[in-house]
Amino acid sequence: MNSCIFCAIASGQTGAEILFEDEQCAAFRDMNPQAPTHILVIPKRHISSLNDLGQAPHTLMHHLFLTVQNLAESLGLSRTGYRVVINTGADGGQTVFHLHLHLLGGRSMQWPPG
Ligand code: DGP
Repeated sequence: MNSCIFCAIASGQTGAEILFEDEQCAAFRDMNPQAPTHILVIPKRHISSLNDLGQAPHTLMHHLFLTVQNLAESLGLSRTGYRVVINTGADGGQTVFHLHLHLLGGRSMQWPPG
């Protein structure tokens, strides 16, 4: 999709601090971090939101969550804990309409979220 900022990051057209990538996904630091560690994991193919997951292969979410878990492990978050968030739609607080998983860690999280 031409105007999608996360497609531009995934294709290398727009810069971001890429921490991991493979043929299916990319992980990079959020430009507006909400925690000491705040990473976004995205599929390289454009999927607008969780609402459109039906268009994706059944293995995609497993791959994205495994990538989050591997990053959490390598960044030293597994022992202390972390949060994974998928904002979906307007009420969910989604601002970029390309599916992404937020990995947040390095501080204690509150519940319920605001
Ligand atoms: P959400 O509100 O769940 O759609 O989260 C979108 C996140 O994406 C938000 O925390 C800010 C981040 N973001 C938006 N544009 C860019 C960008 O160009 N680069 C990076 N690294 N992060 C971005």
